[in-house]
Parts: sequence; structure tokens; C-alpha cells
Amino acid sequence: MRTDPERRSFLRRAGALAGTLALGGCDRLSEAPWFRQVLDSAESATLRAQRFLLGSGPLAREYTEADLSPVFKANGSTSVDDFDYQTLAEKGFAGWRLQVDGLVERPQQLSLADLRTMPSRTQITRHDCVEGWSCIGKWTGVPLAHVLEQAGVQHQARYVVFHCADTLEPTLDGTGQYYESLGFEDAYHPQTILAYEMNGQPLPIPHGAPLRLRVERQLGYKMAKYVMRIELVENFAGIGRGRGGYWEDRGYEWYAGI
Ligand SMILES: Nc1nc2c(c(=O)[nH]1)N[C@H]1C(S)=C(S)[C@@H](COP(=O)(O)O)O[C@H]1N2
Ligand SMILES: [Mo]
Repeated sequence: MRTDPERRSFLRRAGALAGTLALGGCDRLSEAPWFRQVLDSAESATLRAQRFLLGSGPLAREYTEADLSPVFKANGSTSVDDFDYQTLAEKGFAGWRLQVDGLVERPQQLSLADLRTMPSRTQITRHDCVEGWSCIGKWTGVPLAHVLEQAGVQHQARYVVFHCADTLEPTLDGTGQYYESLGFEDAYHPQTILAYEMNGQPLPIPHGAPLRLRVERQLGYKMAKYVMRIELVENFAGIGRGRGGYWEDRGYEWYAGI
């Protein structure tokens, strides 16, 4: 690590600032708008640095409207057999909230309306399932990077976990619930979105309503449908059977690059 004079003096000043805060009523300070701003700018600086270091990598190919598959196959769970989910679905998911928690500075509870007011991205991409079929669809949603930035990822977080509403294989220990995870290179990739629309319509239930992940450089099973909660973690201990996804727990690769 570099310890040139400039850096040392920066560290000293940072240390002095931290000391002041520790002594002087952090709680009240942290509510002051100027303090929030300092924190926010420090945070986006971290994010920019992270993006620069990781690079966002190449984009997956995008297609045109003319390429859209006339029928897009629905696969895996195509509905959710859960009372709470069905109650939400009956009301058009008005009461649904996306929970964002774990290693974040500001846990979030976001409604569909909240997500729709955020920046959006639309992309026409090809979905490849490990079973050997592909379909081209148009997806609109909020970049995952935006939601993560709003929640403020803590530095010890290493993975983004998506908890879904559906249970494919009911087990007493709860490991039959669908879940998936990404590392930050894919989480911050510009084509990684939380999609609430498919082919210009609200996301249909067979395709994961109200919200599903699109991560275009990986296979279909990474693209969690029925996302209820996003959890930032350091490792997968205590989640499913510990391998980062429902299918990963059953022998599939965690990195499902196409
Ligand atoms: N929650 C949940 N997400 C899921 C699945 C599932 O069973 N449950 N199946 C996966 C698989 S294997 C594929 S190919 C795609 C299918 O998405 P589609 O139904 O929109 O074609 O969703 C993925 N995400
Ligand atoms: Mo799949």
C-alpha cells in the first residue's frame, strides 16, 4: 500500500474527522443534510472506483423488435403457490414491496411505483436456458446498480442475493425456495436490470411478476423471477444449502456464462 505524504495526511484528516464524529454526537450529526451529502459523495466515489476497477465488461448482444419471439416460453415456476403472494397478485401487486437489506447502509422497501420512478433501461435480448432453448424478449426495468447505490452497499459485501416467492421443492428446512446470487461485476453491469415489464406490458405472472432479474451474459436459471428481497452478503452461509442458488445447490455452476 502506498504511504506517500499526501496519502498519510489524507488518512490523518480522515482519522481526525472520524474522531470528531465519535466524540461529538454522531446521531444528531448523521441527520444533518450536509453530513448526508458528505456520506453520499464518499459512497458514489467508492462505487465509481469499483466500477473502474472491475470494468463493466462487454455488453450482451441486443436485438430489434423484428427479432422478438412470437411466443416466449415460460420455464421453471410459472406461478407461485403461496398465500401471501396470491393476496398481493389479486391487488395487482399494489401492496408488494421489494425489501433491500443485509450489508447496506439504508435498508429499502420499494413499491412498484417507486421502481417505476427510477431511471429505466429497455433491452431486447436472447434468453438461453440450460435445457437448450432460446427466446428473444424485450425487458424494461431499473438498473440493479441504481437500487444498490440508493441502499448504499457496505464495503464487506461480496454478493447480491435474490430471494424469490416460489418454492420448487418443499422441504422442512426451507431449502426448496428459489434464490439466486450475483457478484458485483454482474450486479453493476449496465444490462443487469430488475425488470417490471416484458414486451411492453407489465411482467406476466408466468415470467416472474411483479419483478424479475435480467442478467444478460448468463444462463436463464440466474434470472430470478418473483423477486421479493435483495440481500447483500459476505458469503452464502445459512442461505439455502450454501452454494449461491437453488440450482447451484443441486450441482449447477454458480457462474453460468454463455
Ligand atoms: N423464482 C424462479 N426464478 C426462475 C426459475 C424458477 O423456477 N423460479 N427458473 C429459472 C429458469 S431455469 C429459467 S430458464 C428462467 C425462465 O424464465 P421465463 O419463465 O421467463 O422463460 O427463469 C429462471 N428463474
Ligand atoms: Mo432454465
